[in-house]
Amino acid sequence: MNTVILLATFTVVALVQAQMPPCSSLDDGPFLGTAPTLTMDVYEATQDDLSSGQNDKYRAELRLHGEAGGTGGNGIVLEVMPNYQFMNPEDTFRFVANNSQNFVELYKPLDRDGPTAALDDDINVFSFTLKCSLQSNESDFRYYDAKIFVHDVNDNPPEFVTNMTAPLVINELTPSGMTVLEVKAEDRDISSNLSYSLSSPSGDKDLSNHFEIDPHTGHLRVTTPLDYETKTMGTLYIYAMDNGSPARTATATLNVMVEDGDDQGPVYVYEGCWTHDGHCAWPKYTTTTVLKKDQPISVMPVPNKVKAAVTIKAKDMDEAANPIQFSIASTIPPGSESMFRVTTASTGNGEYTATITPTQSKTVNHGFEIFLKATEQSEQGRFVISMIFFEETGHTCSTGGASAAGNVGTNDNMSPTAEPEKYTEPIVALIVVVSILAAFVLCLALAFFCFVHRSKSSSGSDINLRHANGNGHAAF
Ligand SMILES: *[C@@H]1O[C@H](CO)[C@@H](O)[C@H](O)[C@H]1NC(C)=O
Ligand SMILES: *[C@@H]1O[C@H](CO)[C@@H](O)[C@H](O)[C@H]1NC(C)=O
Ligand SMILES: *[C@@H]1O[C@H](CO)[C@@H](O)[C@H](O)[C@H]1NC(C)=O
Ligand SMILES: *[C@@H]1O[C@H](CO)[C@@H](O)[C@H](O)[C@H]1NC(C)=O
Ligand SMILES: [Ca+2]
Ligand SMILES: [Ca+2]
Ligand SMILES: [Ca+2]
Ligand SMILES: [Ca+2]
Repeated sequence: MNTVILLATFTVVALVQAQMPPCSSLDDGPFLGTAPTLTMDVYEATQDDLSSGQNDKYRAELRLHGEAGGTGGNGIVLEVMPNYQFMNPEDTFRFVANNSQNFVELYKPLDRDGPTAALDDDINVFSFTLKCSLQSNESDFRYYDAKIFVHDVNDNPPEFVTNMTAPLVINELTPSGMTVLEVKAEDRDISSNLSYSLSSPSGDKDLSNHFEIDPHTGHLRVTTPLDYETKTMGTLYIYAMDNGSPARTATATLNVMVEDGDDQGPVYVYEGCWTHDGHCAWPKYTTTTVLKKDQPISVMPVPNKVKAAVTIKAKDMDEAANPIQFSIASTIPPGSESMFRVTTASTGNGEYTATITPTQSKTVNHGFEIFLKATEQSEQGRFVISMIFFEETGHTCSTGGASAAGNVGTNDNMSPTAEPEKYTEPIVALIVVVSILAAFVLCLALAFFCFVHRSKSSSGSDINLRHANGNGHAAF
């Protein structure tokens, strides 16, 4: 019974199959043009893809009755009519049949994307007229509007359009937020919504922290100001990533050169100075109290590592340096600025020297000071001040800058005799030690005398003692 039903079913199916003539469509396809439409979908493929054996992606069913290339009564002949656009589908596709199914099959590599990112060289669809005729009767044929849609594979990484071979030169004064480069990349694939990002080699992290790139527009911006004095060059890696799956990324190496801007002021320059951040801090010089008219004063640096007189020198710390001009900011006591003439000269290597010349012969007080100002000749007019401390000849060991103000004489006429003699620290220490020793010895001597006086209790002792005091030696 079962066998009978099965047999009957098979017969019915066979009959229906047989009733549908070869070249008729398996589906009631839509009529988009003059003929029924057949649509097929394949993916683009490289030769490697085709050799990989994943045939499903590279062939699509051609849903017609009959057997393409078959020689029996069911055999059909498929022909591409020459009204195709751009490319002959037969250059890359062929018709095959297997188990009473017909296929179009990609048998040669097909690049959907074309050689550029532009859309006009893309191949998204093969449109052509397909003629299907009976193997047994060539006069019995029909036409179809055939479309083979070519789907994209993300087989191209983005490519930078922006030429980043030349270094990007940025002035250190470039304000935050300013766009310094518009990076653009393209992608030949259909999925070309690119996103941009950046990083830098581990050694240049401090550089990349100064930049950001807009992920959508590719605008490279400065986020925090650069500093030429800290870093003059470095490397950024710029990335463009497509939104394919898996995503592909292009990397560009962008060299950045930071250009010097005027953001530094002058510094005094001399060997052995107290430094801060590698530059002379608290610049200070000493000179003698004796001024000779029209004879430039000779200065010693503090600390005096070189053990010699030096030239007062200053320079602008910017590489693009401004000239320096020296002047006397003030004196202590105040009001003596006109006692000196200050001239500035260039050494030619970016340094400037100051020459201070008394306009009259005179001896100033120990502790007299000049505050010498070195000003860069720019709009900003940045300056730095050094101190020139006047001390009496012979006192080579100067007091420190901080205590210098305390030693200043209040006498405005600068009398050389008004100032009491000053002692240097080692001499003061010696005096203190000697005084303590002397006091100790005196106490011992007094105790001894008292002891002798009481034990003898004679009148002669009084005379002796009085006599000794008169000599002035008894104290020792
Ligand atoms: C024909 O189809 C069968 C199964 O449907 C499959 O195993 C075979 O590989 C196919 N032959 C070709 C040449 O594709
Ligand atoms: C071949 O097909 C044509 C068109 O359908 C038909 O007129 C003709 O009779 C057929 N010839 C044979 C031998 O069947
Ligand atoms: C990029 O610029 C450099 C010089 O700036 C030039 O030598 C090179 O040919 C350019 N590359 C391209 C692809 O335009
Ligand atoms: C591109 O991708 C971004 C996210 O990465 C998304 O916000 C945007 O809508 C996308 N644009 C298009 C045209 O797909
Ligand atoms: Ca891509
Ligand atoms: Ca592609
Ligand atoms: Ca600078
Ligand atoms: Ca400067």
